[in-house]
Amino acid sequence: MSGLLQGKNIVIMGVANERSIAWGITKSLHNAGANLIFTNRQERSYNKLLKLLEKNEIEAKLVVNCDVASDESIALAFDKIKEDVGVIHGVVHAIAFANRDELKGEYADTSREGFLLSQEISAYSLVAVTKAAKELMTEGGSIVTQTYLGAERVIPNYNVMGVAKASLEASVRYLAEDVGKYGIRVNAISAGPIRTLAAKGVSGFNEKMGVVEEKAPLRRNVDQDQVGDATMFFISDLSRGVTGEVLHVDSGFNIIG
Ligand code: NDP
Ligand code: N5H
Repeated sequence: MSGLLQGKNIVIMGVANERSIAWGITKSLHNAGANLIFTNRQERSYNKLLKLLEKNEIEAKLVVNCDVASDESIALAFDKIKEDVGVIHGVVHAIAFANRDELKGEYADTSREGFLLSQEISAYSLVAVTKAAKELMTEGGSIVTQTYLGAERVIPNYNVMGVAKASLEASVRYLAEDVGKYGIRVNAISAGPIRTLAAKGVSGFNEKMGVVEEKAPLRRNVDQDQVGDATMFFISDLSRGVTGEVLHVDSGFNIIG
């Protein structure tokens, strides 16, 4: 796949550490020849990213802070990207957040504040980022986000995040319609459970991995590299006929009744 993304400037949002889905994506896009720009929120993620880039001999075009909870932060980040890089061809959105204590028990107990927070960080952020990114996508582009089966079905403990992902997936479709006329595509990957920092300590995670091994057609879990390669497909022209789509990278688990 080397060369497919040669000369393409791609923004990756959401590398927290080596286990991040966004890091698997980084490796796939780098192998395809892309120039990479990174955004992160916390200083801890920034420091981890710099070490990972050095260790893997990947040279970032730019690393810029971006807290998607703030319109000002998003504007500053994309202004900086415009200034330093100019045109971009893709954005990888791999960001979500919900209060840990609302990722267990009954969804009916979700607080107003917790509901709005998960929607803001996990779904609205794609809208705000698309609005900022499309201004820099003057040669067309591709935007890819990360979702989970809990958007489509009731999955114990996913609760408020399932509703946020449903909103994210609907946003993928509405955004795809908006920006299609500018030659920009918007798609989502729906990954099976992967052990990452965000997944750490959430109730029922281990059981979910076990059920995939037992029931998914491929009888194994997926990993960050598989999501990385599928994201590479969406970022590249190989998927030029696809937009508004949710692609399951889950060993086929979602087809089993
Ligand atoms: P990680 O913990 O590695 O990544 C989560 C990222 O979200 C972090 O980099 C974090 O940045 C970022 N983030 C949270 N809040 C904000 C904010 N306000 N502004 C900017 N960035 C923010 O976990 P994953 O790789 O698992 O998660 C990536 C995506 O994949 C999420 O959308 C998740 O829902 C989705 N997904 C995960 C699955 C899994 O099993 N792991 C399955 C299906 C989908 P920082 O660390 O700097 O705060
Ligand atoms: C059915 C499941 C298991 C239960 C639900 C898990 C949901 C996880 C998603 C969110 C993103 C987790 C989250 O926000 C955790 C935070 O409250 C606490 N963690 C942090 O603050 C860390 C340090 C930072 C890096 O995290 C974030 N988000 O910034 C779903 C699983 C089988 C699959 C899964 C884990 C899906 C998913 O969407 O991530």
